[in-house]
Amino acid sequence: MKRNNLKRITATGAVLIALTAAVSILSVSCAKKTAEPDDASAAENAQNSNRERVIAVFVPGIVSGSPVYEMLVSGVEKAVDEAAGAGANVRLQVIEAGTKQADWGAKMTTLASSANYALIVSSNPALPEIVDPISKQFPAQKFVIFDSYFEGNPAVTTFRYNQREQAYLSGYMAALVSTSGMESANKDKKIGLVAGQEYPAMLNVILPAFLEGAKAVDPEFEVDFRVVGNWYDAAKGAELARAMNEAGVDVIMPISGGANQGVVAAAKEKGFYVAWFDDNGYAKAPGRVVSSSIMAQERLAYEKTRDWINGSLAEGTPGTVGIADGYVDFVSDDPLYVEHVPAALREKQEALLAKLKSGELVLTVK
Ligand code: RBF
Repeated sequence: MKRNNLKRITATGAVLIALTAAVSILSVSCAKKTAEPDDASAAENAQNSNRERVIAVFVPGIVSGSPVYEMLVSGVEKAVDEAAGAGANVRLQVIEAGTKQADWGAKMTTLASSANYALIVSSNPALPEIVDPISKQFPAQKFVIFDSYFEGNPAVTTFRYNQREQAYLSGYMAALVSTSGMESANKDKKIGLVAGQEYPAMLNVILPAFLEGAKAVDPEFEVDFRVVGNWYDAAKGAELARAMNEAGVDVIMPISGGANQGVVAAAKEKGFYVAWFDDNGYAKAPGRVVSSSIMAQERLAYEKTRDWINGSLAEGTPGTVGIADGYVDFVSDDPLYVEHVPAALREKQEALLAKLKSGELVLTVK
């Protein structure tokens, strides 16, 4: 992703930009008062049809180190760049709201109340509950929120991934590795999950499906589940992972944003394996990362932003995407995976993937 091209501002910066824009819109409409009425309305129409549309990406956290947010930003950026390249008057602003969740509502309210953003795009399962009341205050503001599910607000469009499929694939491979003869695998039937915090999608979908996938390899498997308490503390992530490894865990799935790098560092230091989640993570620690169970958030964010710009997005309804339509998958063709994971394990994983793709195995989310 083109990280250097990101136009990032803080929420405070956004206020300044919003106010400046409001002032310039005001001065344009004052100037028009001097023209003849017909000319004025023609000018106004021309102005409206070619009015710049600013798309805001509201990041509830920090982009760097969080696969979901990195993919979100690059997908929206691609759609905006492409549309702008084809002559559309659109522009992107990325707003990092930071890790203080108590501030997200106020920051979002600032954006919505500015009326400066034609669309606010975000990603987070907790966000619709925050956005819904704000949307009632500012009903003209449109929102598209990925990695979430919400019904009943025409201004809020959500998309979620089938994370039961995604986490099942991860648990299956983790258990295959844990029961293999691989160098750092031990005899304990224990795998681990390090989460940033506890939330419904984690407790009701991801954690149970990770265990469900592992139990499909051997019903004796258990998951050691630990919580960092935030989405940035890499030292805490490493500390938890070391303790888990000492307690017999040989494969850990980190879902803790910036704290993931602590888990990966501990894996290199202590010699256990990592099951990466959300995007392709094999290169994070070649030979240590043995699994990448992914959601195609970059592609989905690109497609839905493009559709919105073109006026073809079906708004106000929630969508669920998964393996059948290619938005959840397992990365099996990465040379690092092929090099470090024995063929017998890869073949079993491939067979599971085929069963999910064909519909022989159906894992629905409620
Ligand atoms: N995932 C991240 O990678 N980074 C984050 O900063 C982050 N913050 C989150 C905050 C909240 C309140 C919730 C509910 C989830 C958060 N997630 C974060 C998890 C993310 O939405 C998703 O569940 C996981 O990436 C697994 O796909």
